[in-house]
Amino acid sequence: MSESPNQVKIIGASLPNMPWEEKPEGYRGPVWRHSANPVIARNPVKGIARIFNSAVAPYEGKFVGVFRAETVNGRPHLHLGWSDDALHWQIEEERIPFVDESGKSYMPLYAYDPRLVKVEDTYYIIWCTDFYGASLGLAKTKDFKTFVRMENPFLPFNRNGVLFPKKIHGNFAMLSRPSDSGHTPFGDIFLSESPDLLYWGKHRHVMSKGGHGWWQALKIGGGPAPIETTIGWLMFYHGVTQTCNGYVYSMGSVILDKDEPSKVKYRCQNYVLTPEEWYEERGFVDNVIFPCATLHDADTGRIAIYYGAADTYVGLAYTTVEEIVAYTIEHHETLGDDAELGRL
Ligand code: BMA
Repeated sequence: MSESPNQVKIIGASLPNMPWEEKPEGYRGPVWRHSANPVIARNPVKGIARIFNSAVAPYEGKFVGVFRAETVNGRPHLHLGWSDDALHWQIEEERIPFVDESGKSYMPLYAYDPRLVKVEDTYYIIWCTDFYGASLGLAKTKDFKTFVRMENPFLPFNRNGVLFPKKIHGNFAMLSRPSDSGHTPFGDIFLSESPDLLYWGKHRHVMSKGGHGWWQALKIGGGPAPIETTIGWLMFYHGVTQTCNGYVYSMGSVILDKDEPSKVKYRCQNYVLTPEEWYEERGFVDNVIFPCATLHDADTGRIAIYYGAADTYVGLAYTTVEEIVAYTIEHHETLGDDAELGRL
């Protein structure tokens, strides 16, 4: 395994048809925006006012997405979408039709902030659902036609459930952010394991809010599924700070240990993307960047990050594995006992 950021590689599949733009000349940050952002604008589909905080994945040569759709009565639900280029999306007007194991309709009362992760031959959707309070919902599909809801993995209150794309120690591994019922004013990232997606345990603390980076002083939460690289699991996440005008959500990056991902190897004390453009600074909720998915190509090291902007739009940003890993190591800060197993 190489520790040099110049030689770091993504471990995974080729994705030559993913969206890509080179870094604009003179741009300083490690993550740069797609030039035609936002990729999904307001009122995109009949009955849907805003789409944001959504997840995409490659599927049979094209792209599929699970979108957080704020309907015109203000409630969020999950809708499927399709795209040939991962930029122009056809979003379905009907909600994803979840059923239980017996095939009976089993629809969530509301659903938001989905992640879409393929583990082995199955795609899993994890979202924030109502389970006598905000908690995590979980469903599986192999064909994007039948969506079977499984047992809710955790007790309330919890949000930001993110499955690893690969089993670890032979178990499924899920990040989560235990929380409370409202606009949670605290929160660290934890990891839990399960042999069958039914029974969860071996809970570990992964990383804390705070440190020198004030942008993540209030709370943090997992983002897209971690990306396997030769240096460890590369993960983007959101960090929140509190101002006199409310919360500000930015994106950070961290590299977790490959075999014990509850151990942080390198964690960037700077944000890697923060609200600066009109579609991030102004919307239903101002000043929000909320990453939920990536597309990446193991051959070139290119990464495209899909993020919700101002709880109103879908934004897209780019980086490369070499660039983000080098930046993360350069600005690394050890925080509390993040580097430990997190078992106390
Ligand atoms: C969080 C979640 C996100 C949202 C963010 C900013 O608590 O509800 O869906 O993007 O707040 O409003």
